Amino acid sequence: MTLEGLVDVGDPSGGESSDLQQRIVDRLIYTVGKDVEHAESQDWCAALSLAVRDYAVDRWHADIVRTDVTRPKRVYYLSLEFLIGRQLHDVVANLGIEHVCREATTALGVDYDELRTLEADAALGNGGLGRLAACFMDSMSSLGISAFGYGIRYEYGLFKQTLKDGWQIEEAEDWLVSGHIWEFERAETMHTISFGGHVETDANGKAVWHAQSQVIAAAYDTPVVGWKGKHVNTLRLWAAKPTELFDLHTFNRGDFMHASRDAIQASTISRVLYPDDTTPEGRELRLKQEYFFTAASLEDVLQRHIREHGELETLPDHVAIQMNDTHPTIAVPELIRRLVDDYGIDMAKAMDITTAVLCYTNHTLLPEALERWPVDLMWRILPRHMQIIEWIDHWHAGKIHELGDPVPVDAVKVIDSNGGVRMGILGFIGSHRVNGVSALHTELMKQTVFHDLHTLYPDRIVNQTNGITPRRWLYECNPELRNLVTDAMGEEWVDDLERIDAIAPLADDAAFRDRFAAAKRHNKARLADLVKERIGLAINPDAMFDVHIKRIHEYKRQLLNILETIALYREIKRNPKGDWTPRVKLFAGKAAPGYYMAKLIVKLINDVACVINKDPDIGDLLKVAFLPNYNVSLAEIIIPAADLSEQISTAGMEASGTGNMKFALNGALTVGTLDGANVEIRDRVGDDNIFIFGLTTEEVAAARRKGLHGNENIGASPLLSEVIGMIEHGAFSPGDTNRFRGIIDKLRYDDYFMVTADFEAYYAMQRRIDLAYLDPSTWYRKALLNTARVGWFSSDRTIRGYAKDMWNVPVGPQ
Ligand code: 26Q
Repeated sequence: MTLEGLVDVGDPSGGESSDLQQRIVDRLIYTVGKDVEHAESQDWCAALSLAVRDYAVDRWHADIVRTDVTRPKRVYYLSLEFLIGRQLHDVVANLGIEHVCREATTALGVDYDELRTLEADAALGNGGLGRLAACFMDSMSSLGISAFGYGIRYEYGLFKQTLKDGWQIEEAEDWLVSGHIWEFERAETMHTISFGGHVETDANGKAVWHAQSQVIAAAYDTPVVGWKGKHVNTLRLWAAKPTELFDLHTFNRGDFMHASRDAIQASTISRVLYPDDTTPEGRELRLKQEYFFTAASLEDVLQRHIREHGELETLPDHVAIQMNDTHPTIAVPELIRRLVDDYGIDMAKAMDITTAVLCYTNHTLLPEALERWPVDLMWRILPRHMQIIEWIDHWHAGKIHELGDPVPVDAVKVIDSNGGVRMGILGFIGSHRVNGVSALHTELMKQTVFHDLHTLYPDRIVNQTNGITPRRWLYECNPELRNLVTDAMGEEWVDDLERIDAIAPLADDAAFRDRFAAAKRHNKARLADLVKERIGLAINPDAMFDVHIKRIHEYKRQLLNILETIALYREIKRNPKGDWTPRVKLFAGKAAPGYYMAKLIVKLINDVACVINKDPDIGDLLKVAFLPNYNVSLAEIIIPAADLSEQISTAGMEASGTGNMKFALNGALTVGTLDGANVEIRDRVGDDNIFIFGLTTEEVAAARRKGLHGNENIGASPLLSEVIGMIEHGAFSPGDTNRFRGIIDKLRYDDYFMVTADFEAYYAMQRRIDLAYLDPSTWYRKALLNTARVGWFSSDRTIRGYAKDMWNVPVGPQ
């Protein structure tokens, strides 16, 4: 029997819409439990999703059956975040059944595009790191790499952002309340995870961990459908459940609240996704989350490996585990613990196996984001792991000594002299490869945080520049441009994005450029409607759409953008009849709830918007919009409509950025600093097709060494002085001159992020951009060349790099 014969997988893309129509009605009646007459849009959305899901499941099972036999080397991607967004349209597009779905829904009298917006956006991530994990899952399926994503099934995703008087308000994001159709509960897959207690040594000298409490990790699987539905991998998310639902004894005594206490405590572990600031109270829970999902995932990996290969010495031949940032790096001592304590392998051998299996991706050099856990907390929650970490430090010190002490041992200790456990160092020592996410970031890793470790292990750090999936970030989100590109060159670009450079010669074809511009215009009109609907602001689709969307952070410099906006406003007021290029400044992004400065920046943007948008002197020349609750679905509408992409982080601080790639692929021009992947984008699109300004990484470092001279920079710029004066005098906070004191004081006396230093260069560059936009043929030529030349930034290319240089797995079905 051939493998294909094991499971019948029909081709839905060639199928009849009447077949799908029947399936939808069946699902509506028998699964949703509604009849056609009484079904509401939500019911139709559920029925359609269930019908589509069936096609995905057939392919999923085919892959599971196939790999059960072929037992390929498997990749496990451990990530605390998977920012997958909505699933329906992604699955539909990957299966190639969009036209069938449209026909079937139309025949049933419902609108496909309305139905797909009813799905909740799975916001299981903060930003770039989480979305990268989702793009990687898509690429691994599309490339036929057998992979599992492992994470947490948060009951509440990243908070919902609303605005009240321009201030950010956070609300619980209860994405699961109306059920998540795409997941399957695996009641048979439950692992027990231990916490706390103490370690004893038994008569044979073996460590025995007597835990204080235990929690169940329950598996929920979601299929990840690759391009053309050829391969489907699994995203397995763990939910925390109590080992016992409640204590009957206590209950019977009448103490009902206490009877459920332990159960509630256990399930808090998967309750909520942490934003990237942590309060002290949250810390312990965050550590528990990290250990919880890492231990459950490793248990799964070990069980599967033993089932397929019998013994553990061969683990590195069959398993590659990628740790997404430091969050799962507790995997290092956990894997050693399992190998030593449960399988009797000796420590040194266990260390070898562990490093041969693990890889670690670093996403940030910001000291506050490099995890460091207090030693006493670690001893309390994970005593056996602390013993192992002490062993690692000791073993490593010995190794360094053998090498003739090329670096100071203290500099590379996991446990530092201030009582902290440095997870970055742990991840580095426990991995055979550590990657940076852009070329610049990788170089900076070598020079800064991992300088000494790089000296010890010069081959360990590798660069894998981030990428984005062309399926979601062009094919699905921008049908106008997708069709234009496909008409011109066929569909090969969708799974081989570098081929999209075939359209580059068309940049000189006026008719094609016009069609490109028309696609952009269409997307801008769609966004204008959404802006009107969401915040009641009318914007002109013929104005330049200048877009800054990402998490709100000082290093990402939304502040620089809004200061430039105020300056432009000032100049237009001075000369309202001037030949200004009409602009819409669009902002969206969430501030971490405890990050006061970021929240104040949100307020400033909104207050500035209030004043500018209703100033009759300005009219359509300048509008400012802050769209609340930025998420994947909003990005999918904003990005195709952008003319200008703001990537203006302080040089040296943005590890890569991935929004920059999405915008460029969708034909927006970048205004940016030489930071993260902007550098590589410039190398590919060419200097003439990107607007680079500002201090370089080296210049930022030198300026910081010389001291921060915000006040002097302000004094040297009459325009910036005026802008600061306006804010200080309450131009945007009538009657409240103190509101933005925190921002102004930082700019004057502690301008770490170089906003004042880069202001003039940024302002000047924006005026050059105004002029460029006035000439549509040149502008769209540049825009089109951006689309044509950024094919290298496909996450398929990134994953091929990981597969070859880090995981040692072949690409293509095995
Ligand atoms: C850490 C400790 C405690 C609680 C939360 C965290 C935490 C959570 C999220 C730390 C960091 C993050 C997220 C980081 C992130 O998204 N980094 C981005 O990763 C992208 C993908 O590599 C890059 O493109 C961005 O440059 C980088 O900022």
